[in-house]
Amino acid sequence: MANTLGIVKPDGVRRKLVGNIMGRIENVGLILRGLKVVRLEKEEARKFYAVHEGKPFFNSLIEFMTSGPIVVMVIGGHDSIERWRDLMGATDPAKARYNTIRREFGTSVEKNVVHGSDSPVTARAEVAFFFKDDEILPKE
Ligand code: DAT
Ligand code: MG
Repeated sequence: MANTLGIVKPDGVRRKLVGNIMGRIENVGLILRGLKVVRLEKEEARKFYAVHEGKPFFNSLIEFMTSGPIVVMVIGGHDSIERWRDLMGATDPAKARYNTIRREFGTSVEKNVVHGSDSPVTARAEVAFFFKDDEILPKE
């Protein structure tokens, strides 16, 4: 029952997709345990995406992720990591399955609307990046 981190990226917030995305999370029985709207500083974004430092798309990704507010979510429930990534779809919207968030709303590999942690280790670290323990609803 581990929690995972979800982000609605600046393109999703700008295009008013937050409600739609949260609806999808609730509709499959995942649980919102934490929620906030934040605007990342460049340094914070570089730290969050440190694993991608040095890649050709890194600077552009940082520019994009700091271009406007984002919504960060702690998502819980059984298999939350995998199920949230299933809702998101593949990184490249053109290759994502139908009915996924990225397929429906993504406009490029970079502007792909949402983020999701990819393993229990990264989920733990990414949730802690944005949320203190007392900002997360405990499991029932
Ligand atoms: P994911 O977000 O599906 O976990 P990732 O961790 O490989 O994908 O990459 C993180 C983000 O970086 C991704 O959501 C968008 C951007 N990105 C990845 N590969 C890219 C590429 N080839 N060109 C542009 N942006 C890319
Ligand atoms: Mg990733």
